[in-house]
Amino acid sequence: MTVREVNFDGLVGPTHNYSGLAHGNVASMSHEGLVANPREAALQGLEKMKSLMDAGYAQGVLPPQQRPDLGALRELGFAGSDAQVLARAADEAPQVLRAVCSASSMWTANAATVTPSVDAPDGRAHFTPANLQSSFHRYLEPATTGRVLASIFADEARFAHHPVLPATPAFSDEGAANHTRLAGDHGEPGVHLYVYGRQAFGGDGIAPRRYPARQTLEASQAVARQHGLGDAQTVFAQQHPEAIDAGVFHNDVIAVGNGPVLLYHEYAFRDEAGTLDALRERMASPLIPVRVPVEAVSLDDAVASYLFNSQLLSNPDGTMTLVVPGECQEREAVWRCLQDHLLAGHNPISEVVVKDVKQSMRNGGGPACLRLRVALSEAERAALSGRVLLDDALHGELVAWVERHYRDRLAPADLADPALASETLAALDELTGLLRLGSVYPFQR
Ligand code: SUG
Repeated sequence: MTVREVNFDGLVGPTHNYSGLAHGNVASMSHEGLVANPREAALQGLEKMKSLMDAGYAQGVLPPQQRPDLGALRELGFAGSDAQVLARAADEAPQVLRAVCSASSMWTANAATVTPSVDAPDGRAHFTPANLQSSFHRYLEPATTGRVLASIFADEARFAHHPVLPATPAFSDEGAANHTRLAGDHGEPGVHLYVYGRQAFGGDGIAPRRYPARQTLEASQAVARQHGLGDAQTVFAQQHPEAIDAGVFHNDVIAVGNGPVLLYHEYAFRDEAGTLDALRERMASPLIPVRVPVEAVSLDDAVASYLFNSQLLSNPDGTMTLVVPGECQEREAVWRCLQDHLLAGHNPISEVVVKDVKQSMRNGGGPACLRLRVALSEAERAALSGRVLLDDALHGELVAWVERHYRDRLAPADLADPALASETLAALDELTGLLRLGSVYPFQR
């Protein structure tokens, strides 16, 4: 059975903008008010997908969400025609309007947590959309995410879908960004590392002080339970509170793992030695930890460069490729670490590929945020519904679709423009046809 990792990247939506909505996410906070270029953002994402596909990696795509979320505005009491709803929201609650326009579903590492079939007791791949309850703009995502995942992974004999966890602080869940599966290779049984920022019930109360911890232990435990994973398959580790306070709002901003390799910063885990020991005890193949000490890369450099928000990809010859954001080239310490410590070190990482995803990076989303990893067997890949696995034809059609529908300039003040809402609906209606997804959006139902 050949199991391969498929990276499902989120297509950047037409309302991509800089509204500074994410507290604790330094890039989002510092770029508030900037004029965004949604067309460039979507094309940068598609270029990353295409180049990884050309290099032989399996690449999928997930659609953006319906924004502005007019349904959310109506639930909040704004009434009248669509144009009136938007005008009233812009006038009375501009922050709410900004939230319902966010294109944040592009960061599909937060869409869901996935357990491959090889690890699940029932032999199916399991999915739980993340509740994203930490922020209002992202709390709007899971309903559509659940429909999209159910329409692609529709074969009930192979795929199982679980309910979103209760959207309350105790079960705060941010999905795969805080989950890493480690295994000798993708087809071997894996060990699941869940990293949480705080414990809701009990615990010793040690948690970040400046910025919120978005993932709770209780949420991670519930997801593992839903997916049928036992103690021998799971490790729950607390994130270092100092890292969260420096702007590391998800574990994937400070660590990335794939196969047997765990690339991590000294400040990734509160109990570094305990976390590694727990992984080693459970893994069938030897763990290959690649540690970056704080003397080599400071927390500030890690956050500014997003070194750890890189994609670590397995190659057929056993080597690995690290896909890093362009910002890593701009920080001397980080670039030096990549060359002298990672590439020259004794580990499988043999290549560094630089990708420009600057439009996404300004909102705190690097290469790894933009993808949801799903390890699938050949039979599971063949059982996917829709047209979501990238090939040259689909890539070409998506580029043309973006060029037809997307603006090249979007400032927060433009979000009240009713034409933006109608342009977006027209684009998304065409997209569901192109991806053969059926009616996944509220306006289509
Ligand atoms: O949740 N930014 C996202 C970035 C998510 C990155 N994902 C991972 N690390 N996996 C967030 O903070 C800003 C959006 C805005 O302002 O419109 C935002 O939501």
